[in-house]
Amino acid sequence: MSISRRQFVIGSTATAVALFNLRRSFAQQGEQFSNELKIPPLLEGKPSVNGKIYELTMQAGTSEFLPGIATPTIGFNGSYLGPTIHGRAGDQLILRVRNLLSEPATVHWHGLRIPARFDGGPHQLIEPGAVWEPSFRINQKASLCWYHSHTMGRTGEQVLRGLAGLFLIDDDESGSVGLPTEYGVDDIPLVIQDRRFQRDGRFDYPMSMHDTMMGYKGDVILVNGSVTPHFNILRQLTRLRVLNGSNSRIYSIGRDDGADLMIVGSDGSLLERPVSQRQLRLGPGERAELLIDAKANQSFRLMSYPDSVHAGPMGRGMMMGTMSDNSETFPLLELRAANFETINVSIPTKLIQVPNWLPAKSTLTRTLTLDMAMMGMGMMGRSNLSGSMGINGRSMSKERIDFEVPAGSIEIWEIRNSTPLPHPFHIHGIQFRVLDRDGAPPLPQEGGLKDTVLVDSGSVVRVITEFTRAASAEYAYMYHCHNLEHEDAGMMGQFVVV
Ligand SMILES: [Cu+2]
Repeated sequence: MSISRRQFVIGSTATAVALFNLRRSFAQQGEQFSNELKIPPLLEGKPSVNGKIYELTMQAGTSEFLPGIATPTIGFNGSYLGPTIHGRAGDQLILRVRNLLSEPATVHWHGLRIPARFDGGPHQLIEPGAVWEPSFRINQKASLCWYHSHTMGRTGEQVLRGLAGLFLIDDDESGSVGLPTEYGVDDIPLVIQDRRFQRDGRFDYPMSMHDTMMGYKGDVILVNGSVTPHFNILRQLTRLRVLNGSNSRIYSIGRDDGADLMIVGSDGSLLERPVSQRQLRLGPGERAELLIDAKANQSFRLMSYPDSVHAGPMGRGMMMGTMSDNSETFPLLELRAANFETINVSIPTKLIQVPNWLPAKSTLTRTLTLDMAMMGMGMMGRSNLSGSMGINGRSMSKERIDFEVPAGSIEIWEIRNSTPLPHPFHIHGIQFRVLDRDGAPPLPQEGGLKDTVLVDSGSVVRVITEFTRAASAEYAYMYHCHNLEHEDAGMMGQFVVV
């Protein structure tokens, strides 16, 4: 495709320049891996009579991602991202969240089955200088959850600048299956993000129409805030806990040495048994746990491969020749095994029992159709796409409760995507099972509990769950696209459980 054609299609010369930089910087990253992977500190609660107290402070600072260049960032208890919160099933937690930023923000506990008034959605705004102190009991399976900004209309920008962290939950069942559990040693978190930088080092978040519509895509990969780093594997068996913490990029993760990935967990639980496959497709907000069985002195890379399945005919036509279609191959992380003695380690063949709900017990099938009303040629003249995306024909409004779910009921949610792009669909306050994709069984990697699911262009995905937590109109639960630019443009709704 010629430059002029490309400019016509994406409607911006600036974007064409960015695309050129993207190719160059991906190539440069592939040659380096000189940065050692940062591991976010583990945050254990301080015991008190009312529960374990976790102190989180949202603060501004600078981070050095690129050598010698200071990037203004925000984070929790530090300048970028936050500590990994650690709790156990049954724990009573008190999260003391202090906002030292000069702007209001919210903190959503993504994946936690907690009452809506503690959920941290757009209604629970923490003003500058204020403290928000939700308190709840952990009542769910061992899992890799996370927390991030959920400020109305500003989620994409605040997460991009650094307001995100991991939330690790343990329980006895997962502790007994023989997976590595030593955090930072053989149990390694990987928060994968993509970013663009301006010349002065600031993150580039222009919110052009192209970014809003396609979702923000960066040209530099950060893992835990380290630019395309390496990690030194210390033990033969290593567990990787992967979060796609990007605003909108989908990764198709695989190994560059041809070996399969062994997948042991999804968003909200372990799987019932390990699954081996060549690639793992992970949308924004989704998590997966991998098990690496390394040989001594072995070195290989986790790559992201072209994502070929996500765009419908219209999406492919619009994106062809641009970076926004996830059509590149680029490295995420290099894994270098030490000179340890490899022994016959036992890989667990059975993991946990994953909760399930029978479709026959469902009292209602709710249809949710994802809309991008302004897409097509009509959008070309617009500078602002706010309110142009929605679900069931309506854009998000804090003033409107979209529906009520009876407390204790089991429902099937049928998510339909008639748009040209894939959307990662997330529901607050619950964990669900994926029932089917276009009538076919879910992907093997989706066999655990989940709270976020990729719905491809033209696809219908059905999920099932039980709604046990109460949610009043004052503090509703959200359901939304986890492409943060789409969410901020209105592809979100709210429900109560009564
Ligand atoms: Cu979306």
